[in-house]
Amino acid sequence: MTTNSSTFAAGQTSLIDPKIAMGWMHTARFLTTAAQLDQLPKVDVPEIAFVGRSNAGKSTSINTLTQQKQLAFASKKPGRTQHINLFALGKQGVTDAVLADLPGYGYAAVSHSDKERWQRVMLNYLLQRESLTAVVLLCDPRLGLTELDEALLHALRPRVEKGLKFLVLLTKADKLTRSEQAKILSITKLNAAGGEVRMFSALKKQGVNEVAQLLWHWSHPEGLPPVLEAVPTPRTQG
Ligand SMILES: Nc1nc2c(ncn2[C@@H]2O[C@H](COP(=O)(O)OP(=O)(O)O)[C@@H](O)[C@H]2O)c(=O)[nH]1
Ligand SMILES: [Mg+2]
Repeated sequence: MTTNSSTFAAGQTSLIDPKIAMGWMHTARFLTTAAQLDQLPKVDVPEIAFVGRSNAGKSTSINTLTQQKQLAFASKKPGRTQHINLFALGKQGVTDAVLADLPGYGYAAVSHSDKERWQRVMLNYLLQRESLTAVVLLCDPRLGLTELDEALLHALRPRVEKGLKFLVLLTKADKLTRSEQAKILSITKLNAAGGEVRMFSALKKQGVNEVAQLLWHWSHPEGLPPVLEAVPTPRTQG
């Protein structure tokens, strides 16, 4: 009777079926947008933030992971979207996680005061958002982790020590050879102590299932309900 739940309590080793994880990602729908932390609604489910330099491939990755062409707006003018956008995940009416799309940073053609304002908004969000349980840092592997990425990881460290999960997602993998990918992967793993690192290509659909599975597990630490895990043989009655 308790076998399934105790298996999960003991720490499930097998990964969720990628079809289930991808189906879950596909349920993403726009929830709300806000210019700063205190305008965001309180959320009582795990929230996963996507952050990264402008042009790192954040919008494209969100659209690829959710299998929706326009969910996150891939702007031709980087630095234009300065809002935090929230997307709900899970079946309609039973939201079980939220994705937060944060504006890209590091875009040169933004005024100094705008940059400062944005850094403040982002730091406030990353340090104070209660529902935040995981951060996906998108990084163009041809640039590697830049100073701003390092500063962000540094700011997050106290929360990571308290259990915040993080993933460095190396985007646009299709622009690198296999051996270049292997090299940057191992270098980034050294620099992202404590976090996960994955290669990703929206163009070639590389790493998509794996990231969906990881985000699913992060949002469902208890695993699948036993009823879905082990469908009992129906008993004929009478
Ligand atoms: N080759 C390639 N280009 C990509 C990939 N992902 C994004 N891009 C391109 O990188 C640019 C920036 O992407 P975007 O998603 O708008 O970046 P954002 O500013 O981080 O949201 C766009 O021209 C995308 O088409 C990828 O996986 N492969
Ligand atoms: Mg974008």
